[in-house]
Amino acid sequence: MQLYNFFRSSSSHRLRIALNLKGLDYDYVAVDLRREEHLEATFKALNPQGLVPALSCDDGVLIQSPAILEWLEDRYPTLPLLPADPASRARVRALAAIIGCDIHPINNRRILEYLRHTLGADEDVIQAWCGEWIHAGFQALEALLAADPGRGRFCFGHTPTLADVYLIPQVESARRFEVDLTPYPRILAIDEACARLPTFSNAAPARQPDAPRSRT
Ligand SMILES: N[C@@H](CCC(=O)N[C@@H](CS)C(=O)NCC(=O)O)C(=O)O
Repeated sequence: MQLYNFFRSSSSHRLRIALNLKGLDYDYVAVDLRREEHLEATFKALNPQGLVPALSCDDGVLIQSPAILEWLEDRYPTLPLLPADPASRARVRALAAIIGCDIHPINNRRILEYLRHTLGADEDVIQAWCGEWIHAGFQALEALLAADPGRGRFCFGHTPTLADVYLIPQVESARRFEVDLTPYPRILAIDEACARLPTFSNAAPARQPDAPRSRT
C-alpha cells in the first residue's frame, strides 16, 4: 500500500495511526502541502478533490480518511478499531465525528487560506478562529469522557479505538494553534497514554520522513 500524505496533516496522521494499530506496512509518499503539490495534476489524477490523504492499494486509490478507516476496518477486522456492539460503535463514531466533522474541516488549510487571502484575516484572527472551534469540540468531548464510567486510559473502553485515532492528531493540531489545553485533563491524559504506545508515537508528525529535522 502507498499512503500519499503530509507529515503535519491531521487526516493523514489518523491513517498512519490506524495502519500501525492494524500492523500494516505501507510506503510513505510525501505530498508537500506547503508547495501545493496536492493541487498539481499528478496528485489530482489520484484524488480530484486535491486533499491528502489517499491510499493506493489492491482495491484502487481510496480517498477521504473516514472512508479509508472504514475500509481498513472491513478489510482487516482483526485488531479492531471499533467495539463489537452497535451502541458502543455509535458512541466511538460520535466521539470521532466531533473531530472529523465539526472541528477539523473548518480549520483546514484551504479554509484558513480563504480567511487570510480572500477575507483579509490576520494571524490573530486565524488563531482565534481555530481556537473557537477546537474549544467547542473539546468541551463536548471532555464532558462525554467525564460521563463515561466504563472508560479506561483511552477514549472508550480499555484499548485504543477510532476515537483515539481522531483525537490524537487533533490534539497535535491544537498545540500548533497554541490552544490552551489545561481545561481538558481527560483529553491530555489520553494523549499521554497514547504517546507511550509505539503505534501512536511512530505516527507523530515529527517522526515522518518529510518533517523538518530538528537541529542537534
Ligand atoms: N475529509 C477529508 C479531509 C482531507 C483534508 O482536508 N486534508 C487536508 C490536510 S489535513 C488537506 O489536504 N488540505 C489541503 C488544503 O486545504 O489545501 C479527509 O478526512 O480525508
